[in-house]
Amino acid sequence: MKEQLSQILSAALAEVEHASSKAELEAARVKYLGKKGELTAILRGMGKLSAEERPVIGQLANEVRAKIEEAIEREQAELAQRLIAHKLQTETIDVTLPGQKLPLAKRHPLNTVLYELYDIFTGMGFSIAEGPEVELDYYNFEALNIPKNHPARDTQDTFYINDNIVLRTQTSPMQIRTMEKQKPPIRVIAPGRVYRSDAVDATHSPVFHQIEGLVVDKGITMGDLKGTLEVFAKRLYGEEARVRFRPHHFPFTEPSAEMDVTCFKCHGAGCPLCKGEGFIEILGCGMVHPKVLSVCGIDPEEYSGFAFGIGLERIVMQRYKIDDLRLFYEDDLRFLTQF
Ligand code: 2U9
Repeated sequence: MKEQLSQILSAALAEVEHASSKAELEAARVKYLGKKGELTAILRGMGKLSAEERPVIGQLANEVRAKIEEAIEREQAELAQRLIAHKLQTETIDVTLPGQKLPLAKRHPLNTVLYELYDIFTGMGFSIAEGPEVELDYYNFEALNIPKNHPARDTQDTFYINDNIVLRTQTSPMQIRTMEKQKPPIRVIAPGRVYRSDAVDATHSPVFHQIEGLVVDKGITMGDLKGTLEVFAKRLYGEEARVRFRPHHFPFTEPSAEMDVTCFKCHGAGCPLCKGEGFIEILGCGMVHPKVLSVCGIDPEEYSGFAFGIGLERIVMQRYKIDDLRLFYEDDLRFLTQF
């Protein structure tokens, strides 16, 4: 039995010393000291020894166990040190290295122009009102004097969630909501995403952006409309820009007009860019229809107002001579990094 104990000790010490991981070390511990370990097996066989041998072998076996446990503890500490040293060696950060340059992002051209429009209108005393894109058809149509049978309501133009809920086709609902909540004077612009059920092509997208404006107060006239929008055009296109108004029709304004600005290229002489017109259309506008004021609880006998609507993509495409609307939404850096 002494010979066996000595062989177990030397075999165990050798295995412990060569263990290169915590798992190998644990395997060695189980192999010799575990319930079914080799040393445990010896200790179980002690019953067969004589009364004289038992204490001697018992003490020897305990010494062997103690030496193996010591060796395992030593090796554990050694492994832990080696692991720390390895981490320190492989995970060092050289703080003197130059930082990794993050590519500087660019502002999207739609936002660049949007913020210019914000500056122009807030500079004229307008506040900015944002609102829900999923709207009640009441705010998107009814309150805007667009009755149930109006063609604009047809499903081919509008995304219907259900009979009473749509994706807004213009940001006008926010103007209605403002008039319901706030008594005149009102000077507000309503920017945001709008939705039309159009097939995607170079000039149509089911999602695009509008900025609408609304002024309601006592004694507001068409002159105020023309003056305000002329100042807007000169601030956006330069002092030399000139505007013209052409009669038009919208259900929510009466009278209505479309406003053109002198062509940025020929300044009014006529060229291919403006198809010889000398002018380029930039927005629609008009005096708020009295029915629209009334439905918001504003007395059209006491108050009047004007409103306008600008298609943001149209303005941006004109400015940067972009000929395909889809480029705004495809996140192609070859396009976006040009701005
Ligand atoms: C209220 C009353 C009247 C908003 C208006 C237009 C004219 C207009 C288009 C421009 C390009 C939409 O994006 S576009 O296709 N809009 O021409 N919008 S007047 O009139 C209002 C708005 C709210 C309460």
